[in-house]
Amino acid sequence: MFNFFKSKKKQSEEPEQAKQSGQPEELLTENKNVEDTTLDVETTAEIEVISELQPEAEPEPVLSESESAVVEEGSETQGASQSFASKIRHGLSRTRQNFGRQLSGLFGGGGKIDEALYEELETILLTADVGVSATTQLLEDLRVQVKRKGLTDAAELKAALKESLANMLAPLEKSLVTTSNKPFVVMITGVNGVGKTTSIGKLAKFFQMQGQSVLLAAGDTFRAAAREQLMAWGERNDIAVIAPDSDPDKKGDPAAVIFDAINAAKARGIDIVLADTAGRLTTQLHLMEEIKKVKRVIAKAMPDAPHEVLLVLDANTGQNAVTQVQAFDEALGVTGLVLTKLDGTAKGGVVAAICGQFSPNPPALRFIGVGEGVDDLRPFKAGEFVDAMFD
Ligand SMILES: Nc1nc2c(ncn2[C@@H]2O[C@H](COP(=O)(O)OP(=O)(O)OP(=O)(O)O)[C@@H](O)[C@H]2O)c(=O)[nH]1
Ligand SMILES: [Mg+2]
Repeated sequence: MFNFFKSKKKQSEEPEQAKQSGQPEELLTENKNVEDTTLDVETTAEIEVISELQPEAEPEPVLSESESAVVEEGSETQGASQSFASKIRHGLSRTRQNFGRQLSGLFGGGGKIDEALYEELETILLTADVGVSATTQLLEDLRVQVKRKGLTDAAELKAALKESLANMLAPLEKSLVTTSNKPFVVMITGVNGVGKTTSIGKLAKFFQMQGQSVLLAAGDTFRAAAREQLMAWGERNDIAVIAPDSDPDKKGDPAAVIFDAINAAKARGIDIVLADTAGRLTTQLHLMEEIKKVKRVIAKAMPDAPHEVLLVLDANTGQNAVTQVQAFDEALGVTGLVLTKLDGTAKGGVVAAICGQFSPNPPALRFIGVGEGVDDLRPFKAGEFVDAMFD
C-alpha cells in the first residue's frame, strides 16, 4: 500500500506545480493526456518510486472464510463444479420462479402441440425479457425440432426448448484469456450503478486465485467515493491501487490515472490491470466522448491496449441492456460483457435477448454476477445457465 500512497502524493504535487506555471486547468488536463510528451517523463519517475517500494515477496492474501471456500472450490473436483452450479442456480432463483414455473405450467399437463401452445410460449418468452428477435429464433428452432424428432406431446417441448436455448446461448460462452499480454489491460465501463467497481474487486480476487498479479486503476475520478471504495478494497486485499489526488478541488483525469497505472504495472511486472471508469448514460454525449479519449490514451501507454473492453450490465435493466451494448460498442468496441445482479431479478432472459440481437456473433459474456459476495461473480457457462433457468 506504500506504493499507492506514494503515487497519490506524486499526483497531488502535479496540479500545484502546474498551477504555479500559470496554465489554465483545462489545458493542464489535456496536457496530462499524453498529447504532451512530458507525461512520459513524469510517469517514468513515478515508476522508479513504485519499484523501490515494492516488497520483495508478494504478501499472501488474507482470506475470509467464504474466500477460503473459493480456493477449495477452485481445486478441480466434481464437488467444486456442483457447488458452482448450485450457486448459479441459487442466484437465478427469481428467474426460475417466474420463467421456469410458467413453462412447467404450460408443458406439465401434456396435451398436443398446436398454434395456441406456441402462442402461449411466445408470451412467456417475451415477458421473461427474452426479446422479440430471440423469441422468434427460438420458436423457429423449436418448430424444426418438433418436425425432425416427430414430437407430438407438449410435455416433450420442455426438453426441446432447453436444447434450443442452450444452442442459442452457446456462442456467448467465451472465457477471458489474459495471458496474451503483460500487463493485460482491462477497461471496465458501463452506465451508473451497474456494479462496475464491485465487479472489479471480485475480478481481482478471481485472477489472484489463479495465481495472477493484479493492479487496480481508480479511473472513476468523477465520484470522490469511488476512489475511496477501490482504495479501501485494495488495502484490505493487498492489491495495489493507483488513484488520483484525494483533494476534491483538484480534478483528477481518468485517462492520466489509467495511463500511470499501466506504466506502474509494466515496471512491476504485474499480469493484469483492471481500470475502473465513472458510470455514464449513453445519452450523455460528452461523457461518451470522454470515455473514447480514455481508450485512446490507454493505447498510448501500451500499443495494443486495452486488451479487453468489458461492459458491465445490470440484469434488472432487461431489454435496455441491449441498447447499452449497442451504444458502448459503437463508442469503444466492446469485447466482453459482465452481467450483474441476476440474483435480484426475474429478467435472466435478457441473456437470450443479447444473443438474438447480435446473432450470429454476440459479444462474449465473460462473467455473471449472482450475489454481493466476493465469489459471486462467475464465468458464464451456457449449459449451467440454462439448467438454472428451468425447474
Ligand atoms: N445483489 C447483487 N448486487 C450487486 C451485484 N453486483 C453489484 N452489486 C451491488 O450494486 C451496487 C452498485 O455497485 P457499484 O460497483 O458501486 O456500481 P458502479 O457501476 O461502480 O457504480 P458507479 O460507479 O456509481 O457508476 C452495490 O451495492 C453492489 O454491491 C450482484 O451481482 N448482485
Ligand atoms: Mg463505480
